[in-house]
Formats: sequence, C-alpha cells, structure tokens
Amino acid sequence: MPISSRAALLVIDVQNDFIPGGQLPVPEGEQIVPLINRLASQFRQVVIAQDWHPSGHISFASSHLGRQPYDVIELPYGAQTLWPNHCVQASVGAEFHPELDLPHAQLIIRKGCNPDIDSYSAFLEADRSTTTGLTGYLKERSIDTVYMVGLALDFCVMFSALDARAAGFNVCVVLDGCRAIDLDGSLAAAIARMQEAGVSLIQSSDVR
Ligand code: VGL
Ligand code: ZN
Repeated sequence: MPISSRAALLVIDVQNDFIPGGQLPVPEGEQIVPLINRLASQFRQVVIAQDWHPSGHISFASSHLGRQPYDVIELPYGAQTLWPNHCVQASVGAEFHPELDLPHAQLIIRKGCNPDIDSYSAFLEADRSTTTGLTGYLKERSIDTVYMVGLALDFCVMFSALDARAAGFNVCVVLDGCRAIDLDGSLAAAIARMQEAGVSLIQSSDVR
C-alpha cells in the first residue's frame, strides 16, 4: 500500500508509564519504538497522542476508597476499569519513551485531562460527547486515512480506531507497531470489534 498524501500517522501513548518498568506496563511495549520511528519517517503528517491525567484522576484506583487496580466500577458514563496511577501531567512517566524520534510530528494531542472523565480514544472522551478536536484538525488538513500504532492495542488504539472510523476516516492499525495489555480477553475482543467496524489490520511491511 503506497502512502497517500492524504494519510496521517497517529502514534498513541508511547510513554514511559506504559513501558515495562513504568506504572502501567504493556508487555514488550519498548519493542515497538524502532519500528514506529522507521514507519513515521515515511509519513508527511504525524500526530502524537499523550495520555495526560491530573493527579487524583477518576481512572486511578487510588481515587476510590477500597478499590484495587484493574477493578471495574460504574461511573455516570458507564463501566470504568481502574488503573494504577499513571501518566500524571508533567511526571517522568507521562513523558514519551526517550528513544521515540518523531521530529516532524506536527501535533501532540493530550487526552484524559478532565479529572472526572477518562479518555482512551484520541478523538472522543469516555462520556462519548467531549471531543479532543482531533477530527476537526485532521479534516481541516484534508486527511482521509489514519494509520495508527502505539499502546495499548486493546484500549487506546482500539478506541481511537473505532472513533476514527465513526468519524468517516479510513483506518489502518499497524499491528506490529502495537502491543496489548490483554486483560480478560480484551485483545481478542478488540481485534473482533475493529474488524467489525471496518478497520484494516495490517503489518508495517504492507506500508511502502
Ligand atoms: C491506556 C489504560 C489507561 C492506553 C491509557 O494508553 O491504552 N490504557 N490509560
Ligand atoms: Zn490513562
């Protein structure tokens, strides 16, 4: 697949806290960094998503008395998995992996900034109505196809992919540029949901 001039690469949450050694490690998360750097050099348009929570964020187990990480609770907008504290604004854990090398990226979109709403997706927060503005940015720049890589495949990448499809973009998730958390079958479920939604699941070798 040659890269269209109307395509953008969205690099999702390649941050220290999602790398082994961080607060919410995604197994093998560090392994995708060289591939992402190589792939990104083929794109003119690169956007980076950054999970960026205030301390005391509603998605942190520590914000809920008696709850443990990976418990699921009901919030006004629906079920919420509780996580270890992670990607706290301006912390080292929230910084990009030190070897991520995307000098030509034009936009960093920060998400999960609202203390009372989580946001896995780089497009729409978990209340499904607060937008990050990313759809408008991409459409104003005439982007019609969004390639995605990053962490975690079964959370932030999947929700970003579904929302991008719903917004009318062609979406290609580059599987070897992603790694998953895989909680209770979440990886298989994510693959099925993306396929159902018409997301193309590809390998980096398909992009030339
Ligand atoms: C993510 C859980 C909590 C992700 C972010 O980037 O997939 N997962 N916050
Ligand atoms: Zn988060």
